[in-house]
Amino acid sequence: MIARVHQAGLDDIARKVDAGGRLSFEDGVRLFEAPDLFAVGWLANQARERINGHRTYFNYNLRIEATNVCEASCLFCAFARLQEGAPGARTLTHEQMFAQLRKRDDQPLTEVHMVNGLHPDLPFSYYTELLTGLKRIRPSIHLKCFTAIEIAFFAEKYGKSDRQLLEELRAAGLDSLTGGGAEIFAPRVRQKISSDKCDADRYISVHRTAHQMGMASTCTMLYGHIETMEERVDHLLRLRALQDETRGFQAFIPLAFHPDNNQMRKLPAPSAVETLRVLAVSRLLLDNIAHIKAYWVSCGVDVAQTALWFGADDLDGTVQEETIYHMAGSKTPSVLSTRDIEQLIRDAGREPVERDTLYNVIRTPQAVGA
Ligand code: V47
Repeated sequence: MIARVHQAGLDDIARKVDAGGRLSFEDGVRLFEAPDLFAVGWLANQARERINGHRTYFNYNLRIEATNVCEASCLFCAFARLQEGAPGARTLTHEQMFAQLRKRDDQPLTEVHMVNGLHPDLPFSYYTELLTGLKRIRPSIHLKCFTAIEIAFFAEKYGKSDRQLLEELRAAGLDSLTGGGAEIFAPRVRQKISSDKCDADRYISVHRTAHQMGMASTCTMLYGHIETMEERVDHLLRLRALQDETRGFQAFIPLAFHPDNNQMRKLPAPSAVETLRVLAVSRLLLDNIAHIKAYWVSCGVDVAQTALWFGADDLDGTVQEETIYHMAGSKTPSVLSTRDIEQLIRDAGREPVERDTLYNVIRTPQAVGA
C-alpha cells in the first residue's frame, strides 16, 4: 500500500497522517480527487485504527418522526409535506408515539432519535410534553432529538433565545441534539437545494450553544448531488473548526443523497465508491471528532460494512421505524437486530461494541460459542 500511496502522489499527506498532523484544505481536495480509492482508504484506516482500534460501535435505538409537515421545501426531501391535510402528511399524537415506545418494553433500548419537519402550527407544549412523556415511560432512555434547524425554527417561532429554548427542552427531557439539516454549508448549494432553511452560521451557532451548555450533538453532510469537492472540504473544515472550540461533536455522519420521490430525482445516487471516499476523507480531515458513522440506512448495509475499513467505526443502531430515507428510495431493511449488526461487524473482521448515545460501553458482545 505504501507504494500505491506513493504512486497516487500522496506521500506528503501520508507523512502527516502518520505523525497525527492536521490536513489542510488543499490536502482534502487532493484526497477527494485522487483516483486510487484504496490508497485514500488505507490512509483513513490508519487514522481509524489509531483512534478506535478494531472497535466498531452501534446502539439499540428507535427512530420516532413526530411530524413530516414542514414549512421548508428542500429539493432533496421526500419526507416533508407542506401542510396538514396534504396527501401523506402525518403528525402523530403523543399517545401514538408513547405506544411506539411502550410496545418495545421488552427491548433494551437506550436511545430515541427524533427528527421532524418544521411544523407551522404546533404549540411548544407539543414538544415538551412529548419529551416528558417519553421519559416517564422509560426514565433511562436518552432522548436525542431535533436538528439545529428545528432548534433555530423553534427559537424564532416561540420567541426564545437558543439557550433558553434548549434549557426548557432539556428540563422536559432532551439529552442531546441530532446532526441533521447541515446539508452542504456553501451558500451556492444551500441556495439551490434548501433556500428557505437557516444558513450554515445558524446551524453552527445552535450546536455551539448546545455544546457550551454541556449538551452533546452529532453533525452531518449530505453528499452526492450538486456539490463540488471544494464545497465538501469547506463543510468538513467548518465542522472541524467548531469542534476545536467546543469538543461537543460525538460523531460525524455523511448522508448519501437518495434521489427517489423528490425534486432532485433526475440526479443519480452517489456510487459505493463515492460513499467510501467520503467516509475516508472525512476520517482524515476530522482529526478532532472521535467517531465516523456509516449510517447503514443511508449508504446501504453492504457498503456500511465495507466502510469499516475506510475510516468508519460506527454503524448507528437498530433504527426501526425510519421513514426519511425509505421515502426517498432506501432499499435497506426497516430494522436490524443487534445480533444482525454484531454479525455484520464480526464478518468484516472488526470488534462489535454496543454503546449508548454518549459512547459509554454497554457491552462488548462475545462471539457465539466463544
Ligand atoms: O436532515 C433528507 C437528510 C437528514 C434526504 O445525528 C436526506 O446521529 C439523503 O439527520 N437523501 C435526517 N439525505 C437524518 C439525520 C441523521 C441520520 C443518521 C444519524 C444522525 C445523527 C442524523 O436526512 C436530514 C437531511 O439532511 N435527508 N432527505 C434524501 N433524499
